[in-house]
Amino acid sequence: MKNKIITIERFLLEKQPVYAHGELTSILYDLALAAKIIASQTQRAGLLDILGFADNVNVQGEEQRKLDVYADDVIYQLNNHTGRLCAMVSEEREDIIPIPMDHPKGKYILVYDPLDGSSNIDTNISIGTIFGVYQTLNYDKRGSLEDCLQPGKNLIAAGYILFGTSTMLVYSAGEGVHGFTLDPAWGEFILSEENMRFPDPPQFFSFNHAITNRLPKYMHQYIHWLLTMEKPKLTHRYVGSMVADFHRNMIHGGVFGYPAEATKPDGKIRLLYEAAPLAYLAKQAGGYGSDGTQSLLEITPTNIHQRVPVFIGNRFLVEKAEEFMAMGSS
Ligand code: AFP
Repeated sequence: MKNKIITIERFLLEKQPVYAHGELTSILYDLALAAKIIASQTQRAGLLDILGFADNVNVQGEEQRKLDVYADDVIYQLNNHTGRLCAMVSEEREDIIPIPMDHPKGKYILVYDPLDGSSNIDTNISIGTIFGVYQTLNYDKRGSLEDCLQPGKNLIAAGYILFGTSTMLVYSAGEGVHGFTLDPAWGEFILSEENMRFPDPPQFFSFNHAITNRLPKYMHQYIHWLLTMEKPKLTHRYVGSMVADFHRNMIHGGVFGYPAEATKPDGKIRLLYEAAPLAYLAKQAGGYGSDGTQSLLEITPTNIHQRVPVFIGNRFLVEKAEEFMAMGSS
């Protein structure tokens, strides 16, 4: 074997800050297990007749695919009885998820989007799970709504699992961003990217051009700036799964944007379990996430499913969006 092989277990035990040992480390193990279980289903999606719409519509009014429901359930079942969490929030569930009274409670809150980009499932395009971990504000009580409505700057860990050409778990517990690739033969996540950083110069920008006509003038100006920049010259790439767009841009450099539209003043992306965890990772990787006026990490959600405009990636590309927005609204 050419290189040193480091499993996620060994990495978490040896390389993480002291405060990330113990319970938080165990939560990350549980998410790694969830990743393997969900990956085994996503890889067989076309075979298992698991595709197609489930019978219900989620709280966002979007039709849930069966794999969303499955992924949501796997994460819930693996985490509801461990004594590490005091509440969870999922994109697929309307209210905060309490820990059942017959199980012990812990001090952490897990927020997650079980399958981001799920409208891509039936076309075999990358999808992913996004997660964030907060600490409870009140150790004596079981988790409350207040515990869940924390700004991203309070996150103590965040990450995503990408189901693409391979399955990757990428996370940070406050000391850099690290990526692990699942070896399907061994059933182990192996360290494949240590200390991921947005490279400079960046290569890509990722916007849905189909909504451009509905965007304000300053957004047209910003997109024109991205399109016509000479140094570096950027190429447009857009998957339609934010987690996949984010991952590509963190590897090659770039910016992902989902701005506000006149009819959707808060944009499309959810703050608590999509934008904030990715903004936390971006910061750890030397990048930046903004709603166009301020850091996404500074925004305190007022409801768990709140949406927010998003610009995330290399810092100077995101700050330029803020500049255009400031000029447009002055
Ligand atoms: P789904 O999980 O419903 O597919 O939504 C994913 C998402 O919120 C985000 O991951 C994508 O970047 C964005 O939607 C794509 O939306 P458009 O199709 O409007 O570009």
